[in-house]
Amino acid sequence: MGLNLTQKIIKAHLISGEMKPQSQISIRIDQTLTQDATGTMAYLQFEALGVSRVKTELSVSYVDHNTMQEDFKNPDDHEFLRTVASKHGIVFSKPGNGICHQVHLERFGKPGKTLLGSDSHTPTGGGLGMLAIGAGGLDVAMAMAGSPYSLKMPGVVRVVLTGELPAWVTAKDIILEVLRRETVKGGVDKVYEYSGPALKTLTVPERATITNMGAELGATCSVFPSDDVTLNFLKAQGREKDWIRLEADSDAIYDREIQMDLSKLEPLAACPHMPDQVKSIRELEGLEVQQIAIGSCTNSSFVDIARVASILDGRQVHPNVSLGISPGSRQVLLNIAEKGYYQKLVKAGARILECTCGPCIGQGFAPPTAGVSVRTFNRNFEKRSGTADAKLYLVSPEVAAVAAIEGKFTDPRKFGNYPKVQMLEKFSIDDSMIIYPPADGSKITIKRGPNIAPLPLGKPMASELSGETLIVVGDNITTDHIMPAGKYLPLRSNVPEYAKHVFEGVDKEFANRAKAKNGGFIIGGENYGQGSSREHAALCPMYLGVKAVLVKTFARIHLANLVNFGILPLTFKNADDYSKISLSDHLEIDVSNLNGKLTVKNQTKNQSYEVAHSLSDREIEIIKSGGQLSYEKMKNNA
Ligand code: MIC
Ligand code: SF4
Repeated sequence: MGLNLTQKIIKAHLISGEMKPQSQISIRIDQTLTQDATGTMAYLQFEALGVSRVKTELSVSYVDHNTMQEDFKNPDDHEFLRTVASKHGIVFSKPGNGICHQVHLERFGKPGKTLLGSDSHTPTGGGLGMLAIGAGGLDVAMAMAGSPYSLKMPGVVRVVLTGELPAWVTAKDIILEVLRRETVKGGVDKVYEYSGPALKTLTVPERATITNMGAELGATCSVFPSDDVTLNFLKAQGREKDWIRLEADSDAIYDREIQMDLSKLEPLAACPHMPDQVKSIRELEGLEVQQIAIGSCTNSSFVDIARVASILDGRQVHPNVSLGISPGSRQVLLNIAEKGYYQKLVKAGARILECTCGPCIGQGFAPPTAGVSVRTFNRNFEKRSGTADAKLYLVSPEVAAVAAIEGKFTDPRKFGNYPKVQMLEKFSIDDSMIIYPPADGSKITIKRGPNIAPLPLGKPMASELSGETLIVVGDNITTDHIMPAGKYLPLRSNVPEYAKHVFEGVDKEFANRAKAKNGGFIIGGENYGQGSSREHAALCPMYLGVKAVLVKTFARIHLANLVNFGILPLTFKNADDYSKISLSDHLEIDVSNLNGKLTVKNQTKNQSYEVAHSLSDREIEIIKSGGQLSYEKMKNNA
């Protein structure tokens, strides 16, 4: 029996476990990436592990999220990251060099390699044929220290692409269509593996748009084969030596199959406030827009920006619209400038923003009150833009450019000829903002500004957990709900300060209540913790004394982060029990035997509920120790 591509890469990296769906496996990690907003914690954790030099083939530290530099906090983080990278053998991509996923695709990704990144959109690398997985910072720190990465063996969904995209229909519409069909929780513990005759029509950056937004399915990752298209991209990057051919066996077995005829697709948009609320642009026609934001790790490649420039060429941005463009990398910026596209953008009235995440994570360029913001990004969660009542729509760069001119949603197919823009055969390459570490970093002094607070450690778990219900939330709660980013992003390296804002947008009193009650429990619905990889959504609740989270189902990365920080993740055996628990109910759970039957006693209502977990023996030990770092310490002292 043949293997699919996912199984092939996993097999080549398997350290332990069996390749059966749902069983716990561990794999060797070849490359890691971090970005600054998760990276400061990841490197503090790496330091705590006491390893002098990273043990991976390649580890890269990017600065792309926190670049507003309103005061000392962001630049202090940058200095910490720069010096810690030099000391420990990590490549450093300076602020301004680009968004981690775009730069990694251009300069470092290699087909067939495993990549673990402390950012949920790390699967972008799947566009190059990598097994690229998002994880919490601590898991990435462990991988840098040479530990294998543990995960559930994913089921593999084959997505068969046939036909060809019509004019004005794009890779973004492919992934929006997958999201429409599969939903934001459809992909948990699955890999989406793309195949079929249409593959040869999709360039690597287009494939990367698709794998990037596979994160919104909740998937472990998405992957494309490495073929001649991949070779052409690597050649254009001067990296043909990194290419290998990689594809599924012809008799490979998959868990499920999705068929998609690209010629039948039309331009789509994800409507407020979830990436799976997909409608056709036809249905939205005429809706006035106030802001357009083009960029993010989803849609900021050379062709994306050059096509926008070609659409805008000789035209003007609508008087009622503000158009912001963040090229994905300095390479994209350089190449659109060299080929004359930059000028077209400026002449049309676009505002050129830095090559960073920027508006995608609420770092500037917020929409007006109740404004309609049309974005080429991957997430449209409520409040993420920085304006609480803004309405965010996710679309292709083409749809965004046409809306920028028209001032309203307009089916681009009516707009005129689809501009022909090809990927370059050879990009202008300038790696001067990538800093390589010295062979011996032992003499380097790490700079720690006042915003770099010490790392909090969890306490070993008691044999009984008791306390109050601190909050009851519904389905699809995102990590943006739990731990808002935006204006609080500069607090990422300062847990005591950041923890004051846990659940702020949902319940302003949460942090005070948690402190006053000496911790307690969180109750949630389906797909709890979807979205980002930010471990602060577990670390800060841990700091506030949260003992367990009881939900209907968890999102993958958040579940792993809860374990890493010693918070017990439990699911209701009977989903109806969820609605029986109210705020302030006093709960007790005997956890002396985590492998036995687990019952939650609601002392306030005199009820009890059966709960379960999916933890491995190792994960149980980690939780009992108070989290991964305490576990490692205990292991080392034993
Ligand atoms: C995001 O898109 O939400 C982020 C900001 O990139 C996060 C990481 C973070 O919170 O720092 C992600 O996607 O993992
Ligand atoms: Fe940055 Fe947005 Fe991509 Fe997250 S989703 S890495 S914030 S561009």
